[in-house]
Amino acid sequence: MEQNQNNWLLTSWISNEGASRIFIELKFTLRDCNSLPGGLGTCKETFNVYYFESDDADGRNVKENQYIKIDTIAADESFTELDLGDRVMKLNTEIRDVGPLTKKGFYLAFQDVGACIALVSVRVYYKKCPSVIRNLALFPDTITGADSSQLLEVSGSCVNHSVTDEPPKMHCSAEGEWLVPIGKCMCKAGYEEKNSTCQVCRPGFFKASPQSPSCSKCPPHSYTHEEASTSCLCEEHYFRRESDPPTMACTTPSPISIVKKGKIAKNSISLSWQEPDRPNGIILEYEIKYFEKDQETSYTIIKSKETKITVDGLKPASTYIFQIRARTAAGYGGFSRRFEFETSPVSVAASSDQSQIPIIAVSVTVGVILLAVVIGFLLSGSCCDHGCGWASSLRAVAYPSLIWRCGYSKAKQDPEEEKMHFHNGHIKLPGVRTYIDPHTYEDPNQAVHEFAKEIEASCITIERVIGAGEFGEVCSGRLKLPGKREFPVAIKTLKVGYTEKQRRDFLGEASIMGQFDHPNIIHLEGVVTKSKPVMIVTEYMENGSLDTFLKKNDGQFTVIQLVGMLRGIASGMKYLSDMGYVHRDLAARNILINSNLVCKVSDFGLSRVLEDDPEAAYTTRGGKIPIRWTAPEAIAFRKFTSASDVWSYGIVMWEVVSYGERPYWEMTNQDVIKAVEEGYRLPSPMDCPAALYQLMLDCWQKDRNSRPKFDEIVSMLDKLIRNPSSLKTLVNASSRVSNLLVEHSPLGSGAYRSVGEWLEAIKMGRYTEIFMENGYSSMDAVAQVTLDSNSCKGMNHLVKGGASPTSPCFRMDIRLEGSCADWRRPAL
Ligand code: ACK
Repeated sequence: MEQNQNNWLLTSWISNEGASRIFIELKFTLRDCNSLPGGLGTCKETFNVYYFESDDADGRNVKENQYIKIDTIAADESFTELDLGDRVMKLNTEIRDVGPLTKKGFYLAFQDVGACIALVSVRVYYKKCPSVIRNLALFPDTITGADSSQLLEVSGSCVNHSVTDEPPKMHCSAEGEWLVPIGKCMCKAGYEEKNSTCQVCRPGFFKASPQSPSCSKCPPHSYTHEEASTSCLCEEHYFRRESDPPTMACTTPSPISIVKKGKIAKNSISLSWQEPDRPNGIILEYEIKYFEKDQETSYTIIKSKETKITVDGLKPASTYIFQIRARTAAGYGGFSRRFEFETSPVSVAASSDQSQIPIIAVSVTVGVILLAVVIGFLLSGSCCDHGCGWASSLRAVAYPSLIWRCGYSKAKQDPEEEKMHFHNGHIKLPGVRTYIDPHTYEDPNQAVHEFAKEIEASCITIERVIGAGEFGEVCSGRLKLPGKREFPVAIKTLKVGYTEKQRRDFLGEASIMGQFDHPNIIHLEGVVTKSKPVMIVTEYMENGSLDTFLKKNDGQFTVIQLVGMLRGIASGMKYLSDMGYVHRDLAARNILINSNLVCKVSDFGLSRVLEDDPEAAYTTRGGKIPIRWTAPEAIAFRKFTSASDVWSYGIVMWEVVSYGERPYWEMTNQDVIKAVEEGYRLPSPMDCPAALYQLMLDCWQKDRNSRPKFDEIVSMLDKLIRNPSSLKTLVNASSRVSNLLVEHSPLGSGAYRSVGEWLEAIKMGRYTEIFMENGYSSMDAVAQVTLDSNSCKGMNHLVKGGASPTSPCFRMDIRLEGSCADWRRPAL
């Protein structure tokens, strides 16, 4: 109650333990001055807190004024007389921090200048980021910085058996939290990470480098009995090259991949092959296993020290399977895949075997050469310096050829024959270009660069987006190559974020397209692979895809113009089939058309061809097939050939003549498969020349061997174009077959007693009521129905295969439930 109170309470010396910022938590109670009787004048409701820094405990006697004030502390809650009576303690908590501290320790002092106060507890502490293992690095206990916003950068040390190029770092915040880890340690070779430690690889497992994520099982034919192995040893007789990675299996010699056919006779076949490219040692000999096709149980093995052999004692005109393997000190390699070759028939003259083609070709060549020599001799007498370039250059080629050939008595000994080899089962004859499947390249990039020119992105100006492809946008633009005029191009781009497979598939199309050179095949200008986005650049086709173009220009072209389009497509397809390329997705949507109405086949691809076609549907066998365009044998057992392309061509003909109508309209794929399998075919489009419809029906022959070949189709169309009057005979309106003939009706011809029975038989029983309501209550009435041809464009009617387009038939279009119904004619 006295004036001028000044009471001090002092702590003992407190070590700061290296912290430069300390926190002081005070708990206290304080009496409300108003509750004190009388002495308001001297009563205070605050007290002061001070500190004094020193390196040791000798600072107890410092003067008051040497203490540094931390703060004046007031109470949030003060107590009164009443609270005392109730024994209620109103405890206040206040926290203050002090820093930066520079000495080893300090004293705290509390000054009371007249408050009625009870200091219950004083807690002094500092903050630290606790020791932690992060990214295989140990970060120690770290006392936070002096400043409340300071981040301390702390280096971690790699845990046992782990390494790093650069020590990892983390940051300790003033609040004692670890933030922003940078870098990491990796378990060294022979160790893998488990629960933030590096554990040893068990015997049988290895880890070759710190970068490998975990221990791996030894690759095939290798082992390790040690812990912490960094590689596995090859089993006896198995090898790995020094340059091979330790993840690679140990192998015996690798299999032979290419076996070429040499001379074929009626009792013998000559073979040659390439040494395997990874032989694992010197090849001691080759083993040739062969047997007659489908008679695998009785096979013969012969040996050869060379990479060729003539196998004799074979039956004429028989197919044999050959497999070859190599032997080194390491043992035998795997057998090659099976190669199938056929011996000549007994009478070579009567043979149509393809192996005879070179004989004919060489004979013709020799004949031409002889003729050239004779002409050369005749012309050389009167030759002048300027006038005879043709004759003299011809001679220059002809003489050496003649001399070179003199030593050969038989044309079939032409060394050219040695060059004959196989690609995808196609015999590659000299002078005949064959499509090469880019899959046969181990490195798809190599295929692209073999068949496609690399274009610098700076040569391309993209103008606008014209569509969307499976892999990205399709744009139009211009290409300006050095020394050439700028010209318009189409640019397919590969969208960002593509996978390696998407890139491969995308560029696969260029690898295929780049092998073709024909006026009716879309021309590849080149590819951009060295910069992004990856692009395929092709000639620009002003009118876009054929189906859209025809739909937009319904009825606008003369028949000759339509046939001209079809002729172009057939010519492109002939070229492809000659190259041994089967398109598999020939459809009007995959034909492009330019401003001169020249049609070009496009959309080439690998496995993805059908994957990016929205028309392609999955079959029960798991393949994806554009059902409406595909031949039945290709749907049923994936027999894709040029003959199945001919079927699709027939559908394209139908699409063209009907100006982009959808084949089989809205029928489901399942119904299409069933109907075609039962022998039904699309009806003739409106106003279709009979000759064209007949050609379509020919393309849709069930027996694929009976379908015309593309060269026959081209000749046929040429004939029609040369003789336009042949196109005047249309499939006439009354005989335009647009319904199904129920020749195989279970009830027999003319056996229907009622409309209901007929409708049931053709699975349309649900329409009986509608027929009755519309007055078609008897079969006679049904037979009288005539057609309103405009009432229902695109009737769901098919023609029974084999029925000639001129056969008398009946057609009927009726709108049922707002759509065109599938009607079948009773045999009346
Ligand atoms: O019917 P369209 O205009 O023709 O829309 C598609 C779109 O890109 C997606 O494929 C068009 N298109 C594709 N290649 C070419 C090309 N070479 N020239 C012109 N348009 C093309 C196609």
